[in-house]
This record gives sequence, C-alpha cells and structure tokens, in this order.
Amino acid sequence: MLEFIQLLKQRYQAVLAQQGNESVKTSYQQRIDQLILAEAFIRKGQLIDASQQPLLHMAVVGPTQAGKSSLTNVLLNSSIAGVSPLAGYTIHPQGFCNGVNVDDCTGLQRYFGRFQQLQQNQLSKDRHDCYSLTQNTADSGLLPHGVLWDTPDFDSIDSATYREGVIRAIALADIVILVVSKEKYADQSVWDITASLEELHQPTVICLNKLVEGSESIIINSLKEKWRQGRTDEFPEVVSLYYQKPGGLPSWPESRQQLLLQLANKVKHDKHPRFEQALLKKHWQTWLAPVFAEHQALNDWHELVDSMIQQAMQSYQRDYLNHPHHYETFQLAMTELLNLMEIPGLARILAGTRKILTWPVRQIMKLGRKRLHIADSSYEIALLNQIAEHTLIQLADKLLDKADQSQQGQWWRQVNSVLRSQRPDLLQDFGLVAKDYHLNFQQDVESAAHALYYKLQEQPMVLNGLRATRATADAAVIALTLQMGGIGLHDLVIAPAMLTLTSLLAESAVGSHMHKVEAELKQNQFNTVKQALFVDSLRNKLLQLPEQLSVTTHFNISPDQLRAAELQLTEKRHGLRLL
Ligand SMILES: Nc1nc2c(ncn2[C@@H]2O[C@H](COP(=O)(O)OP(=O)(O)OP(=O)(O)O)[C@@H](O)[C@H]2O)c(=O)[nH]1
Ligand SMILES: [Mg+2]
Repeated sequence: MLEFIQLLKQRYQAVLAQQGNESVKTSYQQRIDQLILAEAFIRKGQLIDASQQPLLHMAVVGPTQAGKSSLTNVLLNSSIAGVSPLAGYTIHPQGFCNGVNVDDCTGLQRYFGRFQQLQQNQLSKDRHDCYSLTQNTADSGLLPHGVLWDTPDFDSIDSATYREGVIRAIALADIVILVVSKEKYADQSVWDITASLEELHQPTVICLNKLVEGSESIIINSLKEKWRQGRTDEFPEVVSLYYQKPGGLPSWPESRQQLLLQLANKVKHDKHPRFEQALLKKHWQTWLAPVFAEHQALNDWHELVDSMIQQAMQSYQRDYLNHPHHYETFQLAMTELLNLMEIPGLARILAGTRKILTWPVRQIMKLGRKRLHIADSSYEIALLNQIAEHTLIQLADKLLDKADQSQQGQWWRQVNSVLRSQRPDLLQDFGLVAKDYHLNFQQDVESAAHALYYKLQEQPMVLNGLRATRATADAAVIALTLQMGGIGLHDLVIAPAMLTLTSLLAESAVGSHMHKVEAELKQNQFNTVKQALFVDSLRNKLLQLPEQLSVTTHFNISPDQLRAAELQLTEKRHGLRLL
C-alpha cells in the first residue's frame, strides 16, 4: 500500500506541474498534502511495528510566530529550540529527546525517508529535506519520556517550500500540542490542518499563547466553535498561556503540570492499523477520481476498438468471403483437387508440381517464391490491408469526436496522437501477419481439396467423368500455370474452365459435400482471419496504445495496479501491514 500511495502522490505531482487550471491545481495540491500525510502515517505504523516498545512522539504544531519554539523550550525546561521574532524561523522538524537516549531512536531515518538526519547546528535554510534529533539534558517535569518535536509553521509565505517536513513531523506524533496565539487562532490554515488531522486520532491539547489575562473565555468559545466546524471528536483541553514581559517565555500553569503525562496514557498504538485503513478509505474515492476517469475512458476505448474490429470483419465478410466474384480461396482448393485427380496427359508435369503442393506447410514455405507469388497477387491480402487502413482512419475520426465531446478530452487527444505515430508500424505488422496467415492457410486449402478428393474416390463414375472432360483439362492447365506463378489467382476465379469444373462438381453426386467443404473452409477462414489478424495483431496493439500516454499529463495507473491496491485496502486489520 505504501508503494501505491507513493506512486499516486508522484503522479499527482507530475500532473500538477503540467496543469494550467487554477482550481484543479488547488485541489490537486490539497490531495498531495493528504497523500504525504497518509504515506507518513503508514510509515509511522511500520515504525510502531518495528519496535517492541515504541517511543512516544509529541509534536508542537501551529502557525508562524505563535510561540511553538518558545513553548518547546518551556516544556523541555531548556533553551535548546531556536526562537526568533522573524516569521518562518523554524523550517525543519527538530526532535528533542526527553528522558530517552538519541541512540534509542532507531528507525527514525527510515520513517523520514528521503529526509536526512543532521545535527541541529548543521540544519541550513538552503535545504528543507532534513530533520535533527538532539538530546535534552535538562530535566522536564512537564513531559513524559519521549521525543518532543518543534515543527515549522504552515502558514507563512515560504511555508509551501517546507510543508512536507511539517506533515511528516505531525504524522509521526502520538500527541499533538497545537499552539495558537490570540492573533492567529482564527486563521483558516489552522483549522484546515486541524480538520485534516482528525483521522490520525492523536490525543491533542490546544495551547492558547500570548494571552492577556481575562480575555481567554471569549477566545475559548470561538475555538470550540471552530473545532466543531472541522472535527467530530471531543473538544480538547485548552491551556492558557499568558503574555509575559517582552522577550519572556510562555509560562505553563501550575494546575496543568500533569496534563501531558495524562495524555500519554491515551495513546493507543495497537489501534494504528485500523486508523490507517480508515484514513485511506475515507479519501480513496477522492484521491482516485482522476484515475477512475481515465479507466472509464480506457473502457470506452476498448468498446470503440471492439466495434471497429467488428465493422472490419463485416467488411471482410461482405467484400471477400461472401462476394461472388472476389472469393478465391475455394477456387484454390479446386486447383489442388485437379492435381490430386491426376488428369491423363498431364501426369508427368504434375508429378513435378505435386512436390510443390503437398504439405507440411513448412515445405511450402521452403519453396517460397511460387507460393509467395500467390500471396502477393492475392486479392484477399490487398483487401485485408485496405480494411486495416480504413479501420485506423475511422478510429482516428472517432477519437477526435471523443476529444471534443468527452470530459477527458485531453486523454483522447493524446491517444489520437499516439495512434498517429504508431499507424505505419501497426499497418506494417498487420501486412506481415496477413501474409503469414495466407501462406499458413494453404494447409487448410489443401485439406479441403483432400476431403473432396476422398469423397470423389468413393464415386469413381464422377471422378472418371471429370477426368474425361475437356473443361477439366483446360482448368488443370490454368491451375498449373497458376502454381508456377504465371497468372494471378483472381484471373482464375472467373476463368471459364474453372467455372465449368465447379459447376460440374456442384451438380454431381458429391455436390452437397462440396458445399459443405466450402462452407467449412469459409468459416475456418473467417475465424482464423479474425483471431490472427484483427484480434491478436490489430486489436491487442490498439488496446495497448494508452499505455504509451505521457505520465506527466496522465496518471496511467492500470486497472490491475488499482485492483491490487484496493484488495489491500479491504483486507482485515493488520493485513495492511503485512503487505
Ligand atoms: N513576551 C513574550 N514573547 C513571546 C511569548 N511567546 C513567544 N514569544 C515571542 O514570539 C516570537 C516568536 O516565537 P517563536 O517561539 O519563535 O515562535 P514560533 O511559533 O516558533 O515561530 P516560527 O518558528 O517562526 O514558526 C519570539 O520573538 C518570541 O520571543 C511569550 O509568551 N511572551
Ligand atoms: Mg519556531
């Protein structure tokens, strides 16, 4: 699941960079933040799993200049965190180990991923993807043992550049200490963040800083109101911190000394997998909306290709298989039959030709040229190539229609341009496959001839009658010329001698059998052409075209990838962790 969330986040980032529409940009940026949070939350789960006794992490979170670093110092009973009147002063997550050893904080580097752990004094404003971990040597009576994180703000002008660090530090936290000052408590950014953290189920305390004594009750009411607008869980404890003289520190009230120690008891690490799953489920539909839309387009594309292939097969049937003048395959079977009949006088020449004619097909391929001549001059092949070309032209037209009409216009436009660039290759491959089919199909043609010949042998009268006719002898010569590469097959189809032979056979005792053999050959031919040319070659290659869409403008997450991720999503507790 972690990999899938990361992939989705990367695709959002890539697509966002190319996006021109401002409102789409805003909503995509929001989803990227949610995905970073979810990714970090999954990593937090891994961190919990990797340790027998997970450390307690606490994060001081809030808008700039609210006094986060100052409060960090108060809680640590130290001056270890950097404080400044400059907005956006803290820009890295800075962890302070309280009552635990820095060396015991194993797994943190793994949690932070590409963020690098540095010494606090090595942190630089030029590099945001770092964090620090420092030992707090002072004794703190306010904090449970664990790591207290001072975090960057999320509302200053520059905060977008280091926002990921804030999110990572927040998702790591078991306890959230939200710091707002009396100037900042109403800011939308504060309540957006607060709302987005509900699914993390972290015990929370709100620290109201820089207060003037007596003013807090109005503010607390307002805080409650804001909390209820964004969250459904219980309104947390509020700690009022009064404004000290300039340069002073917030002072933690005596009556709340135990508050954070009590909050620590509410941390439920064992519930993390459930929370993780609920978080993913909550956002799943929204996060994947553009992926679903692409899959819908992909489905439409499949349907479109299928209907085009069906039309192509109809053309093939109409203009070839069922065309009285153009259907030549069965005539070819007839020429084979003539060879099998060993017409007197032609036996000697035919003996030589027979070598050419008998299977297996490998031999036919070996002798090459004469058979190739048949393929080259075949009306069928020319027609098939024409149909393929026509199919692609029609498909391009339909794609443009879709591009104009569909909400996924961009997707269709790009498929169209991929199709345009692939067209020559598609047609060339189709041509080769068609030629191959034609040569291979000679085997079936010869089978048909053999079937007829065996039937004729059961009818010596008919056989002898045929042998005796002048028409047959003429036809045999034509057939022979054809085999030697002298004339094209299409000439043969309408050659009077062949027509005579066909009608003689049709009227004879083997007539009905002949029709059956012809019908079977045709059916077999239809199926073979459909499968080898239009399905295995053309259709399958067309269906794969969307895979070549640019991943900078499209998510291009396959239905299979999505299915695998959704399977993990619906798995029972802990299932998520195992995968
Ligand atoms: N007098 C007084 N000043 C305070 C108090 N709390 C914070 N300040 C001042 O407010 C300014 C900002 O405090 P910080 O603790 O650095 O605030 P922050 O939230 O960490 O700010 P960023 O790191 O910029 O996000 C500093 O000049 C502090 O001295 C307080 O209780 N009393
Ligand atoms: Mg700070």
